[in-house]
Amino acid sequence: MIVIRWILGQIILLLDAVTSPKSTVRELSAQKSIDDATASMSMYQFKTCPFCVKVRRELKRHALNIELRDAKNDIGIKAELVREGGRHKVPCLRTENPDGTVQWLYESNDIIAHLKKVFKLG
Ligand SMILES: N[C@@H](CCC(=O)N[C@@H](CS)C(=O)NCC(=O)O)C(=O)O
Repeated sequence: MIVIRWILGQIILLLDAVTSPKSTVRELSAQKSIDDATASMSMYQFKTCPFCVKVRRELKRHALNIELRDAKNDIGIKAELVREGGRHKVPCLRTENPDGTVQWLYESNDIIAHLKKVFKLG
């Protein structure tokens, strides 16, 4: 089972690599203001999780530079996700608001919809 999972994971990564979307190119100032906003975000994820791949592809497509945190192999990050987010499920988007409160958002489709809304993306 572990071997089959590993093989499927490698296939997912290969397909993702060969069909990787092109990144949006923005003017420097526009990209800088998006980078400033995404600096307060991080995404808890597994490298070969298909739902995480789906979100990562959207991040790349829209040039959203969001820190990725490995919630599978890094036990500290995994514990942080469970303790603060409430569940060991990925992908999960963490956003630190300007007032210091933190928002944890699960579900790949909800994360993509949220990012599109926040950054007014098509
Ligand atoms: N409907 C969810 C599915 C996410 C999901 O099933 N993620 C799996 C990894 S692919 C997970 O977090 N499993 C929990 C675990 O392995 O502990 C989404 O679209 O984000």
